[in-house]
Amino acid sequence: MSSQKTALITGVNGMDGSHLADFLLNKGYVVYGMERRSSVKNRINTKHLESNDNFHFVIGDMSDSESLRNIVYLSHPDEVYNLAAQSFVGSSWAIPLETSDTNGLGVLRLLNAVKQYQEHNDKVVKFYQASTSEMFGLMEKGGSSANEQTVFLPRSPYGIAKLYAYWMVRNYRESYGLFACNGILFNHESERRGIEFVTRKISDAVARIHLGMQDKLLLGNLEVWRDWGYAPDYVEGMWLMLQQDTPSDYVLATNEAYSLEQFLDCAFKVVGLDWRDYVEQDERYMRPAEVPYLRGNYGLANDKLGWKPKTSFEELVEIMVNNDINLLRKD
Ligand code: G4F
Repeated sequence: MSSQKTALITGVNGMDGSHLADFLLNKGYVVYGMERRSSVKNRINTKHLESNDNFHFVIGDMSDSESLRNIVYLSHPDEVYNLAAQSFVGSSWAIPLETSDTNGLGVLRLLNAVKQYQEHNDKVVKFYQASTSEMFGLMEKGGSSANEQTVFLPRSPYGIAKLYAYWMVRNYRESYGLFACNGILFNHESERRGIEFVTRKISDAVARIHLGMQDKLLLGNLEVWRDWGYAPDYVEGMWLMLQQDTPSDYVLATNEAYSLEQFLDCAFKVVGLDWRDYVEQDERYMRPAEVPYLRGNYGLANDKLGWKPKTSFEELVEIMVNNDINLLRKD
């Protein structure tokens, strides 16, 4: 029998999905990447995988249990990484039912598919769930950073749906012995981030302003702080969780919080500008309930997995701004 491992990644076209696919292919895995059916393909982050013989796109949907079961049985995975989600917190008030279905019930559907497959095959399938710091919600600014024991106080339909999934993963681990882990990841960004997220919105705007294509940037609440890391560092943490002998839940973070104003300052400085000359606040980007402050303690991941973030805040901002300048220049 071949020792080559197989992984199934849901949400493969997203930022994390595409970085994880690259990471696993580099490790010699065969990778199945689940994407939704769409008349217009969304493969900006995964175009380069189309010609890789070890990579296969498969069509499925978190709302369709039949498709999830078929994909698990087709791919015979050793590891399943559930990264599919309605991932934009801001939209979760506009589409709370879809968010709850995809981010909450969808995870239960996938867990059931994996459990059933395991029961019919003599094989352990390890399961990773993309949990999130958004579940912590209301944290005290400047207080202790959140760890695996910190109370959850979610503030959005997104965070609440993710919390349901988090508990389902724990329940399937405790009830059925599934090797299932929650990675509680704090904000992590990269040049592949969707344009609606604030870091990419800023890096894109800075690049456009620098090239004379835009003259201002409209943002929502500037009084927010986040623990921002670099996504490629975090996908390694996901993989490490599934290489352990026993499953557990882990926080991945940098343990450093920066304000949105600090992000702006750093991003505009890359092109020698002052953000105050370009940024305006706009009510349309405010949320009905805000998570003002997030900071995570990755001590357990460091002790048990040997994981720590490798990329600094300043490096992250520079990577994103320079990438957007290069992309616009190419266009
Ligand atoms: O970039 P954001 O949209 O990320 P958010 O809401 O923190 O969610 C991200 O991190 C979570 C982990 O904590 C993930 F679970 C989730 O999937 C996603 O990856 O917004 C960051 C902050 C918010 O407080 C928001 O109100 O920036 C504030 N903000 C201010 N102006 C803005 C804007 N956010 C966006 N997207 N656009 C603005 O114009």
